[in-house]
Amino acid sequence: MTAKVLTIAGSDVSGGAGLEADLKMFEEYGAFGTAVVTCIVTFDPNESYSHVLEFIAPEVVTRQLESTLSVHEFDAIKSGMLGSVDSALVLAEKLRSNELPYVFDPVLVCKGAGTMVDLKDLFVENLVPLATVITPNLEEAATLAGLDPIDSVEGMIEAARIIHAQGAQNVVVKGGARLAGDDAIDILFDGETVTTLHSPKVHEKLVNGAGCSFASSIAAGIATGMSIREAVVAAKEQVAHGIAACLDNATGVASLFHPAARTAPSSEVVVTVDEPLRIAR
Ligand code: PXL
Repeated sequence: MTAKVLTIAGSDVSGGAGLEADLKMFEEYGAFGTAVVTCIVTFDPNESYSHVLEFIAPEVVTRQLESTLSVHEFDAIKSGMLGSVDSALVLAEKLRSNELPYVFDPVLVCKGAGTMVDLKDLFVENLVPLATVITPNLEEAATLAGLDPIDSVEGMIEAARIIHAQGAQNVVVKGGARLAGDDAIDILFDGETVTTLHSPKVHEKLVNGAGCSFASSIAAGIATGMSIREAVVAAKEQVAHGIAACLDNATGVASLFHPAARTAPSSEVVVTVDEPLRIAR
């Protein structure tokens, strides 16, 4: 049976991130995807391509969610930029009555569009406890965990432990290329062990869509029968190739190229997965 995956996310008209990324990643796994749109990100060419956010009215988000949930039986749900408090609350209510695997990308920060830190408490109270997998980047992990800025793998592990204690079953902290050193590093904490994933930084460009694509790949992996660990490793591969093959555009932030692992794999991309490390309680 073909797996079905739903994303609840913003639209990124530049095509690298948001629901555009999610739907493209779902297809890479042979899954059927559909999307509920929560907000629309556009650019102002007269203001150095700064982002403009437009929110979809909460009742329209609700109607989209109810419509799609009434016509499909999904194998997994992923959420990205929710934008508004109302969208987040509607999603939480639907998830509580569904018990589907849920990959929560807690978008509080978007390159260029500023922060939405005011959603932090709402996330911790309502969505973190529902997450099968949560995928914060460094800033989001520090914000959710209430820590100072994170600049080390130890800091990533500390944040993951706190977010796990808030109720998420598995925590993936996306260090990406932001830590010092030659590798892009992400970790998976399942409540008992930490697995560290590395891949070499292949270039210096800023790339839009890596975070979204990581989370949507995990959701598609779970929906198509992978274990959480397998899904996270596969997602790291997809994203690393997508970054290596990124496409330049006029905003100055390149767009991740989603099918690259299949159509344009790079010999520079080598993902290594460390032995899981047991963490004392
Ligand atoms: O990468 C965060 C993100 C999420 N969702 C949408 C975005 C972005 C960043 O550009 O546009 C829709």
